[in-house]
Amino acid sequence: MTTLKEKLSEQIPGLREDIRALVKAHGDKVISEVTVAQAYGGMRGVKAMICDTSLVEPDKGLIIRGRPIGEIADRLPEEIFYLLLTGDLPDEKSKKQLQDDLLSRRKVPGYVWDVMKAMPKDSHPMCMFDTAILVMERDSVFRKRYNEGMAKTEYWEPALEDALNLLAKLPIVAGGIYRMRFGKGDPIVPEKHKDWGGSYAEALGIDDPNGEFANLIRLYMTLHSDHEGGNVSANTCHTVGSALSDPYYAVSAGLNGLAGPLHGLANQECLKFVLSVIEKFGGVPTQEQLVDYAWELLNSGRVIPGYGHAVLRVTDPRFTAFLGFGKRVCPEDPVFKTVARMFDYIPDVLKEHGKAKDPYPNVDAGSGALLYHFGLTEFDYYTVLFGVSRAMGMLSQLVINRALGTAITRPKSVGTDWIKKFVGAA
Ligand code: AMX
Repeated sequence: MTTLKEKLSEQIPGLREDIRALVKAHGDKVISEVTVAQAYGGMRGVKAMICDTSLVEPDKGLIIRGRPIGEIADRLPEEIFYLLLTGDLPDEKSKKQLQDDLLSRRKVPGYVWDVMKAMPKDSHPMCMFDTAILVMERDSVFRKRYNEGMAKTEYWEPALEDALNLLAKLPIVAGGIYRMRFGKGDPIVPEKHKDWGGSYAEALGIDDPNGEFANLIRLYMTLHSDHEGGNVSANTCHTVGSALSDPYYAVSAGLNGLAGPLHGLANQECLKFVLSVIEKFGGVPTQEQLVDYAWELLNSGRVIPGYGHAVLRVTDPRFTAFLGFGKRVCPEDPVFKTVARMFDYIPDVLKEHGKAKDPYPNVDAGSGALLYHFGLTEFDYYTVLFGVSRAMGMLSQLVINRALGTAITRPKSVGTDWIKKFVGAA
């Protein structure tokens, strides 16, 4: 049995040496060029940062430490966290040790609930979630140790402490926020489930007689855990952390980005769309109704939510995993059936339309329908689920960055006048 900390302690000196040698030998090689369009266009495609936890391949989807997500979708989220950090899945004993460690750290300070209660009743759940993380910053071990004075080589240890403390509490915090915000009662301290994802399901308080809701939450947590380093939340978390702001500051900042409609908030839009289709046709639409409606939307200049992706060019394997879950657990649910039927016909419509570079479903096309099936119908909450999961990716990237002594982020900006002069424009 190797604990996370022991395993990282073994790996880190070698990783540091490896990167030091790499930069020394090849530091002047060019890996990317930046066009004017990219500088104005969100730096899309510019290779200018490092992320070793995961990779998104256009033709394969998410790959975590060399393992395609479809092949590890049945793993528990805490196993994925171990994998993100170390590059290996834990053995049974290491998994159990991590689960016990998280259990021992999960007590949420009372002041968090006081702050949550004091917030306006109509606060967005993401705002409550980010605030809860930020108020817990007072307990940051990283900040305390930094103030006491520590060597750069030690940074990763208190960063890992913060990561574990925060990760352990997130399901309880997020579950409590759901209950408080939507009038479901007081926060719940889970008793039945001892694993991280199961605890989250229990903390939400959704009726779960056959355990399938807990299975869905575990799957959801595993599938959303990480998505490279350049997306808004990961990139923001990375930048804030690079100033040696502690993990509470950095993760809260990343999640503030996840709250945007072009990022994590998209999942609620997708479910809203599916429900509107059902309402329009008074039930699951036929093939003809669906295809006609898709053309109507496209011809009026609107997009089909849940389809298309900035990087992917295949059906998102995370969608495939959710589809498999739905087929097994709720094949006759009308919302799920509509999602499945859309998958049968929408890609061909989008291909014929010819604009979207990726005519296939993304992860958000199906997840909401499954949550809805179990009675988690408050759309505004969906991004919090995404955030609890994505915290795993952000925290593992942070710990690795502190271990490798990653530099403070400081790209060079130029003005439009500079660009005009450079390209010789009038
Ligand atoms: N329906 C209709 N048109 C679409 C489309 C869709 N689902 N996806 C892309 N297009 C259009 C774009 O609007 C764009 O049109 P334009 O040239 O008139 O501006 C054209 O196809 C080319 O776009 P693209 O390069 O294929 O996509 P992108 O990288 O610019 O955008 C995304 C990616 C996800 C924003 C886009 O596909 C979209 O709006 N999809 C629908 C909303 C959605 O599902 N969002 C969830 C995203 C999942 C996630 O990343 N969290």
